[in-house]
Amino acid sequence: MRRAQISRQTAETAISVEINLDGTGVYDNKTGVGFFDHMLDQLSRHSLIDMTVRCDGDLHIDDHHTVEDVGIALGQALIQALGDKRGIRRYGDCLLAMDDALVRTALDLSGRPYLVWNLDLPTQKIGTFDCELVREFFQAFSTHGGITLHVDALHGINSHHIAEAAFKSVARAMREAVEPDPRKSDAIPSTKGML
Ligand SMILES: [Mn+2]
Repeated sequence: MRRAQISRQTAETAISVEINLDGTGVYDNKTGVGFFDHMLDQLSRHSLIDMTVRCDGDLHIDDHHTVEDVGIALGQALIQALGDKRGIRRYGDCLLAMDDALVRTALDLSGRPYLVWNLDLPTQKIGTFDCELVREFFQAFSTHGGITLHVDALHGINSHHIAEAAFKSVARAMREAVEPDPRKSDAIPSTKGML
């Protein structure tokens, strides 16, 4: 089974992450940051990757370490669960609308981390959540997950909608990329022979 379990402990956060790439989008995410939990739930639900996340972070400082370190741990879990990437589709994309927000994602599970991020949130905060942490999460996730990740907001007015559309769009693209390709289930999807 394509599952992984990661435990990660630093002076700033203690994290445990469990994922199942062949899941049905069952989630149980508790990081102490309400809006972030809401986003992680979207990531699971729309990728169909089962996800359990626990984080005990230094929220008395701010939410930064919690959000960034969960991104690191989820990236590490993805790498572990994918193994040698045999039989996957590898690429995924999604153009996702959510009310005023329109977000496009294109990604490649290439093993080569690269984030192209064109997504501006018009406010500094969503509730108590720092908007700049949305990018921080995807920077950490793409770096540690070995993902080439392009995310562009083509339209949007409301920060909550734009951020949520980004998580859903990446989720939907992830669903496609990690899926088994029934036409080539025995091979690693690269002419190099490895990813
Ligand atoms: Mn929402």
